Amino acid sequence: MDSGAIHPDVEETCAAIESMEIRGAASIADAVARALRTQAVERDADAPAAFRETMYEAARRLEATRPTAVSLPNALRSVLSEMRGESVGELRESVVAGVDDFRSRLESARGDLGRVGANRLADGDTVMTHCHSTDAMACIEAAVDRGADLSAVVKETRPLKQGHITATALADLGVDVTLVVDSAARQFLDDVDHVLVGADSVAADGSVVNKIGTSGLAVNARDRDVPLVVAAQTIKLHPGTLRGETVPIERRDESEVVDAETRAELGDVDVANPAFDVTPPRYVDAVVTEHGQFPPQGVVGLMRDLFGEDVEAVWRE
Ligand code: RI2
Repeated sequence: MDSGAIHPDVEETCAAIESMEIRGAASIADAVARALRTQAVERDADAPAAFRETMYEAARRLEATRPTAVSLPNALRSVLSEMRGESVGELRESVVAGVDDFRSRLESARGDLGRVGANRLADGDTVMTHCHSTDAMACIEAAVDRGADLSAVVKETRPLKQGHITATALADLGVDVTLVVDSAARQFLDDVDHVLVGADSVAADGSVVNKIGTSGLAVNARDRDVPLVVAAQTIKLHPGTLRGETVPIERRDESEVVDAETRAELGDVDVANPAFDVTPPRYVDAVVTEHGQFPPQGVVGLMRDLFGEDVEAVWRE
C-alpha cells in the first residue's frame, strides 16, 4: 500500500471504459465500484481528510470517462455516501463494505428486473433488440428459463456493432436469431411482437437516453403498433433531471465511423458520431425495473421515492 494520487489499476479501469472495452451502463457501474474499492484498499493516507480526498480524486477521474450513462455517477454516489469513520482504517472499511453492498444489489436487481420483463414475453414471441444491454438480456434469459421459445431480430447497431454481442448471446440461449443492418429494422417490424432495449439514462419525464438509433426505432415501432419496452435498473434513473438538468450526449471519435483510408478519400466532410439519442416518453410503452414495470409517466414518482433530495455529488470540486 502506498500514498499518492490515483492508483494505476483505477487508471486502467478508466482507459478500459473510455475505449469501451468495458461498456454497457451496468457494467460501467460495476467497474467504477470495483475501482473505488481498489483505490481504498491500495492507497494510504496519513489522515482521514487526505483519504477522503484521494477517494474523491479517483471518483472525479472515473466520472470523466463517459458522460451519458448516469449509472456511473449513481454508483459513485452509492459507494461514497457510505464512506464514514473517524480513522483512515474505518473509512477504508466503509468503502469496501459499500462497494460489496452496491455490487450485490446490482446483481440482484438484474435478476429481479429480468423476472419482471419476462412476464411480457410469451412462448413463440419475436423480440427486436438494439445494441447490447445486459438488462434487456436479463428479461429474455428469464423468459427462456421459464420455457419460452423465442425468436429475435437483432439490429447490428452501427458504428461499433454491439448487436453482434447480443446475437451471439441470444443464440447461446437457444433463441432463433436473425441479424439485420439497422436500416432494415422497419421491414422486420411487422413480424415482431416487442422491441426491447436498454437505457443509459432515464429522465424524470420518462425520456429514455440509449444507444444512437433507439429513437428512430421507437418511432417506427409505434407506426407499426409494436410496443417499445425499456429494461432499466433504477441506477439508470437520472436524479439530476428532477432538478432540470439535461443528460449530456457523448460524441465519440470519427474513427469509429470511418477508417483512416476512407476518411482520406472522403475529403472535406465532417463526420459526426453521437453515441446516444433521446426517445421521448410518448414512444415508450413500459420501463421495466427491479421494482416492477412502470409507464414512462411513473418514472418521476419512482425517482422521488428512491433518490428524494439525496443527489449530492460529494466528490465533485
Ligand atoms: P446495460 C449501452 O451503451 C447501450 O446503449 C445499452 O443499451 C446500455 O449501455 C445499457 O446497457 P454503451 O456503453 O446496462 O455500449 O443494460 O455505449 O448492459
